This record gives sequence, C-alpha cells and structure tokens, in this order.
Amino acid sequence: MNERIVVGAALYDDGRLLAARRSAPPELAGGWELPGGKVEPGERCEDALVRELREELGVEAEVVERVPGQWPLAKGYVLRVWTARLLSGVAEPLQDHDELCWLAPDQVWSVDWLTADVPAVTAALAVA
Ligand code: DCM
Repeated sequence: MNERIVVGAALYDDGRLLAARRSAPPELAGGWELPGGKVEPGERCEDALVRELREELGVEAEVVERVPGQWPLAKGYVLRVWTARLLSGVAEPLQDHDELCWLAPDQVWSVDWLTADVPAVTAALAVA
C-alpha cells in the first residue's frame, strides 16, 4: 500500500536544514522542497528515503525519526517526513533539483517552499 506515499527528509548537518530547489516538472520548478520521492512497491518508507537521498544528492544519510502528520500532494499522493542526519558525502543536485541550500535556523523561511512543504517543514522544526 506504498504506491501513493512520497517520503521527504528534513536532512540536517551541523544544525542546518537542507532545502532543494526543483527543476521539474514545470508547475513545481523553482519551488523549494525537502528532498525525497516516491516509495516503490514493497519498499519501506525509511529505505526509500535513504535511496532517494543517495540518488538525488549523492549522500549517505541516516533516518532519525518520523515527523508526525502527513500532507496532501497532487494525484492522491501524500507526503510523509522523517528527520535525517548526513553521514557522508557532499550534497549535490544530481536529479530533479538545480540548487541546494543548507539553512541555518534563522534562514529556514528565507526560501520559497512548495505549498505542501510549508506545513511539513513547520512540523519538522517542532521535532528537531
Ligand atoms: N513533492 C513535494 N514535496 C516534497 C517531495 C515531493 O511536493 N518534499 C512532490 C513533487 C512531486 C511528487 O511529490 O509531484 C513526487 O516527487 P518526485 O518527483 O521527487 O518523486
């Protein structure tokens, strides 16, 4: 029953939160999101998150804890978020993104988050 779940990471390194700017599709391009993506059939959400961060950013990360709640996306998908910690690698926009930004606590609202990500980021900050 994972086919309509999108997982997102509130990925932290040294107290800063990673925001990723989407380059596609056109209706989302330019908006900032918590990196992540669709869970594959039969895949655990936490495993999908680690896979997506590897594929999209080229980093190894450790999932820390689920952020309570879920937020609706287009086409019946829902966004679920976990906090995560950077283990190794230097994040680069390898897929889907054209810019990354590590945000200090006082910079978190300085980027234009996608609509679904605004409540998700708010909730992530409450558990971090
Ligand atoms: N999405 C989102 N916010 C996120 C992650 C994803 O709004 N933090 C949306 C964008 C896409 C869909 O979820 O419409 C699937 O993401 P992807 O294309 O990265 O698999």
